[in-house]
Amino acid sequence: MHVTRGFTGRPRVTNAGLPPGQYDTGDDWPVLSAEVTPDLAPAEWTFRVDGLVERPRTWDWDEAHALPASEYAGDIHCVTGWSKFGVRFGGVSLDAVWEAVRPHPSATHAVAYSHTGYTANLPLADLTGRRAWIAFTYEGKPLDPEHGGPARLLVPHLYFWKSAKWIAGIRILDHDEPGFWEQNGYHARGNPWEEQRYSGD
Ligand SMILES: Nc1nc2c(c(=O)[nH]1)N[C@H]1C(S)=C(S)[C@@H](COP(=O)(O)O)O[C@H]1N2
Ligand SMILES: [Mo]
Repeated sequence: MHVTRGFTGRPRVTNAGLPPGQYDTGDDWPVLSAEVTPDLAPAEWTFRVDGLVERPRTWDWDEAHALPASEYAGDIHCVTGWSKFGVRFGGVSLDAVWEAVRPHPSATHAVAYSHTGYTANLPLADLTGRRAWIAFTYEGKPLDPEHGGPARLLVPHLYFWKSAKWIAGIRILDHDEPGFWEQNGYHARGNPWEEQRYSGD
């Protein structure tokens, strides 16, 4: 795969309106967790990338913060129907991670996994082009534990179940491997603009 793939320079702010079948949740930010919120201190948090990469590695909290800071300002969309407009997350772009680990040319897909065991699969292309982050802050403050703090994956152009809370790592593959919700009938990609909610949509 080629990390630069023509997406560089694409605007990050979306605010393009509501995807089909969604409603605006306003100031509310619902919590959706399949697990009990873990008690995960920044000092214990690690983020690993391995699988089909040239240089697998693990970042601890300080090492991850040494990557260039990057922000997302835009919208998020949950498959249960709510969308939230104009949110701001701070963290690091996964583009910097790909530069460090160098995915093999055969790499096509990724499985993101959490410190709790949650998983979500994604096409690797959806994690490039300044469209995916490891987020540490929300509106300038540390991310709340129930929203995935100290760190979560953020892939806001896909349904929010792809944005694994308490992110622990990403495994790079040459095939698609369904994650937690995808094994339970949800769509492999989950593009809200095409209403890819369930497999077959
Ligand atoms: N580890 C983990 N990550 C997760 C989930 C989860 O249950 N566990 N739920 C997903 C779903 S369905 C959504 S909509 C968002 C919810 O994030 P929030 O609770 O911060 O709104 O997290 C996603 N990431
Ligand atoms: Mo969701």
